[in-house]
Amino acid sequence: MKKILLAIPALLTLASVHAADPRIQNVRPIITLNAAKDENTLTPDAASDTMQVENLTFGPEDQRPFIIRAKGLKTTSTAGWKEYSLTFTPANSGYVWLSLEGEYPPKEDPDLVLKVDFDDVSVEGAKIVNGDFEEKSADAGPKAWKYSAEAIPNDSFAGESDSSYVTVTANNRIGQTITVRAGEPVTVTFKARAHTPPIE
Ligand SMILES: [Ca+2]
Repeated sequence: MKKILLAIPALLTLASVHAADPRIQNVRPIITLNAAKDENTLTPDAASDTMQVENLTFGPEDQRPFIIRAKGLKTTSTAGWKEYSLTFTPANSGYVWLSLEGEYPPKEDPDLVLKVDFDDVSVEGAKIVNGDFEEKSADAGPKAWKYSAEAIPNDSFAGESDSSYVTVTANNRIGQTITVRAGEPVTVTFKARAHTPPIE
């Protein structure tokens, strides 16, 4: 009897893997721009019609003016890549850390992992290196970018395009430093989609 009872949770786990949670197929890409190290004030331009662009609304209050968090409208894997853009203006010349991220899971389901694919990141008003992720570094990761954790394999979801892209989550981000000039607006444009393949 004990054996049967133990087998039930295992079966439930299997079932939940196969029946994909619709929330993982409906995700929001996040971009963080961080100039806290140099205390460089970043002013968001709220005019984007694809992203909500604002200074950080959580964390230490004295750092918030130096950090922008931009959250995209939802994207899916079924509709293919969706284009996003946002603009901000730095007060001073210097370095800004640009980070591509996924959403945090909902409070009621902290184990849910929301994976987002990013590709074709381009920047106007500053320089970005390898924004299309096609150039590889010696360890086979994308050149010029730095993961906060392990790289999620590119081939786990081939999708429509055979070109290289990156997959990120809330805790497994990828970023690089861009150089900005005082008072010169910077526009970041990119493509994103949900990483999870559509339900068959
Ligand atoms: Ca690419």
